[in-house]
Order: sequence, then structure tokens, then C-alpha cells
Amino acid sequence: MSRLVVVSNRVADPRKAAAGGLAVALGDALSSTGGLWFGWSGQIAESTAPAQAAPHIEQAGDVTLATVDLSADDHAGYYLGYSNGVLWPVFHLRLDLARFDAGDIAAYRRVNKMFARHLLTLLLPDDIIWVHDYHLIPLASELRALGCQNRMGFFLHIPLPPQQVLAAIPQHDWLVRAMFAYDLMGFQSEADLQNFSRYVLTEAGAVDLGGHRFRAFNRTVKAGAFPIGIDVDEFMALSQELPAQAMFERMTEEYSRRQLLLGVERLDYSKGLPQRIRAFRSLLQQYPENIKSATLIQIASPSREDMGTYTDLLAELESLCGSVNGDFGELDWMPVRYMHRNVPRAELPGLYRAASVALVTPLRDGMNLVAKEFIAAQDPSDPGVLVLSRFAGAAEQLLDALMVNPYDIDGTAKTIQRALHMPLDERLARHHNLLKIIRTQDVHWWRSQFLAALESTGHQSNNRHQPVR
Ligand code: ADQ
Repeated sequence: MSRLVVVSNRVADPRKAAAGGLAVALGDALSSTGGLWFGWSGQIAESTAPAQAAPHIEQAGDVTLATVDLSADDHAGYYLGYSNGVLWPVFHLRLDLARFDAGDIAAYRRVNKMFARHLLTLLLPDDIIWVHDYHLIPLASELRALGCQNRMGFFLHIPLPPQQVLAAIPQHDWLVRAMFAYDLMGFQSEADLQNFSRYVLTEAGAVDLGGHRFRAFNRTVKAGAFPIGIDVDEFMALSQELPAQAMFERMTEEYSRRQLLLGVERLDYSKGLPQRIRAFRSLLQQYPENIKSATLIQIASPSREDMGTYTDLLAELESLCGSVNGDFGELDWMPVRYMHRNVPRAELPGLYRAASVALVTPLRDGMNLVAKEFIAAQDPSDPGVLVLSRFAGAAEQLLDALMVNPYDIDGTAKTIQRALHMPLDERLARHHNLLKIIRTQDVHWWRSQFLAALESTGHQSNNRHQPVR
């Protein structure tokens, strides 16, 4: 069996409890074949030329972790600049927030080249390489330019925007050409797959070979939708452990006379936080019976705090929460409890289980795992209700959630009202169907579907490499 090599911007030790579903699933796949996980160490090197240093190697059970440091300039240009200042906003339909700077694209190319150079020294001829996410789109083309012939697949964790939006990136043709250096391009949803197909057929002059196989630039790439899941069994087991139980008891006792609504995410403009707080205000205005009863706990963990757009969002969110509390709060009731921090992973299932309603209302999201975690954590005999944005990738699978358009503030408030007052039999039926789908299409299913599709690509025979320049 070929060895699996996973490449992602950050590397996680799959044995550590805090690693989370994705790291656990990739760790499983890596250990079953004895594998290598390669990426950035998370360290910014003090020396000006860390690119020359050999990767740090650490053994985690059967998995080898290989990491490299970045220089301060590379971190600024590759990570903050191009990855999170161009690709993240544009792929989430926020062209207004993108900053196109020639220095950043140069750093993005430089780091991908540096990754390719280091990774090549660690590769065996029949390794299968699985590259993750927008930071590393050109990695395969850089590896191919160095003569690497291995089978390579790519999975995009964030959405792919429609053709016209993608085409606004000055280097869009270069980026998409680089995607053809892979044998398989994996996306979260059918909508992303359609965007890819439309772009390559109309902008890149690709030939449609059928079965989502496309030929362009002398290469054939297969594309597919592989919705990522969670490790349902692991998450359910976590919810039975002490930290989760203690959190559940604390919350149900503290809010015994209230109905809890819950939002959990990284503080990010894609997650629709200001719109959500406005929808909650509208709920209290339109349906005053919820006053002194409905309480929104909003947890937004710090994220990319060295970027200005994120500090602006933090200020906006704090002011919105403050104004709802000021206008509606009572001496014995605070409508919104907002916390700018992480909840320990071991306690999260208890928090989810104590909530009557989860508000997962991103403006755009590749998948959204919080929605799936909320479902897994519910008491099956008295489950809470999931209110889900139609613009999350998860909406294609979680058809029994209550769907909202997060831009429609009053419409979202109306749906929250319905969620808060949903009868038990309807909650049971919806939860049953939701649990079934997240169980069938869990993270292990996702990983095996992707790897099976990658192994079935007609890699060696079809693809003679043309360097992407
Ligand atoms: P994210 O944008 O980070 O991921 P999401 O899919 O919701 O979004 O995953 C977040 C993870 O972090 C969940 O496991 C959640 O429990 C945890 N988390 C978030 N906020 C937390 C907090 N305050 N405290 C503790 N834990 C918290 C990207 C894409 C998504 C895609 C995933 C996986 O943007 O669209 O679903 O990758 O592919």
C-alpha cells in the first residue's frame, strides 16, 4: 500500500486531545499506511533565511511530522497577505476586503516553492500526496516543476466562488492553471464543484471529458464534491465525559428559567455575527414574549488578530451586543452573553447540549463543522433545533435544519421564533434525520471517499507534466 503524505499550512499532532476531528481523521489515515504530515511549524524564525534550514522532524506514533519555519517577511506576505488578505475574502465573496499587493503574491509563490523543495527531499516514489486548503494551491505545480511524478490530490476547505468573482483576482488564471497539476481537486459542496466546472470551461478553455474530468494545459484533472464530516463517535464519547457533563449541568442550572440560544465560531467576517445579533434584536422586538426568557450565548474565539478587518469586526460586535443589552436588559436578565475566547474542546459538547437552539448563520462557509457538532451533542430524547444559513456548505446535507438567509434579518428572527417554539415530535423527527446524515457521512467517510477517488484517477497515463509558469 502506498504511503500517505498530508500537506497543510499547519500540522497537528494527532495524538493530542485538543487536535479535533480533522486531525484525528487524518492521523488515522496516516497511521494506517505509516505516513508523513508536512507543513509550517507555526514559528516565525529569527534568522533571515529559515528557508535554507532542513525541516524539523518529530515522530508521533506511526506518523512523521515534518515542519519548516517561516521568516517574518514570508509570514506577512504568504499567510497574512495573500492567503488571508486575498484568497480568504475573495473565496468568501468579500471582494471589498481584498488587498491585491504584488509583494504578497511573490511571497505566496516563494513559500510554496520552498515547501515543494523541502517536501521533495522526504518523498518516496509511490507516495500519495494530499494537499489541504487555499494556502497551498500552487504546491503541486511547484513539485511537478521539480520533477515530482507522484499522484496528488487537493482539498479546498473553503468555498470556491463563482467564475466572475474568482476572475477578479489578478492572478486567477495562474491559480486555476496550478489546480491542473493535481490529479484530483476536491471541494466541499456541489455548488463549489459547479463553480469550478463553469470557470474551467469558460475561462480556461478546458474540455469536458465527462464524469467531472476536465482537460486543459495538457493535463487531466478530476473534480469532485467531498463534504467534510466530524468524528461523530469521538464527539459523542467526549460528551459523556466529565468536563462536558459538568458544563451541561452548570449551564442548565444557571439558565433553568431561560431558553438558551448558542453561537460558536472563530471571530470572522464570513460567519455573519453582526447580522445574527441584529436578528436576535429583531426577535426581541417582534416577539416580546421572549423578553426575559431567550438568552443568546455568543462565543467568538480570537482569530487573525493581526489583521485590521478583524479588529474592526470585534469593535462592531461588541457595540451591537452592548446596545441589545442596554436596550432590552433587565437587572436580572442579560439578553446577550458575548465572550471573545475559546471554549475548551472537552467542554463544548456540554454547552451545545444545554442550548435549545444553535444559530449557525454564516454569510458564506465551506462546510461548517459547528452545525454537525451541535447535532452530535444533542440529547436524542429532547434535542435542540439547528438554525442554519443556506450559504453554509452544510446546507446541502442538513436538509432538516431550519434554513435561513442571514442577510434577511427579520426573516431570520421569524425562523428563530419557530425554532424556540418547535414541538417535541417535530424536533425528534428532524434530529433523527440530521443525526443519520452526519453519521453516514462522517469524517472517516469523507477521507476514504477522497482517497478512493484519488487512487482511481488515471494519473500516470494521462498526465505528462507541463510546468505552470
Ligand atoms: P472554520 O472556519 O474554522 O473551518 P468550522 O467548520 O465551523 O469553521 O470549524 C471550526 C472548529 O473549531 C469546530 O470544530 C469548532 O468546535 C471549533 N471552534 C470554533 N470556535 C470555537 C470556540 N470559540 N471555542 C472552541 N472551539 C471552537 C474551515 C472552513 C469551514 C470548514 C472547516 C473544515 O472555514 O467551512 O467546515 O474548515 O473543512
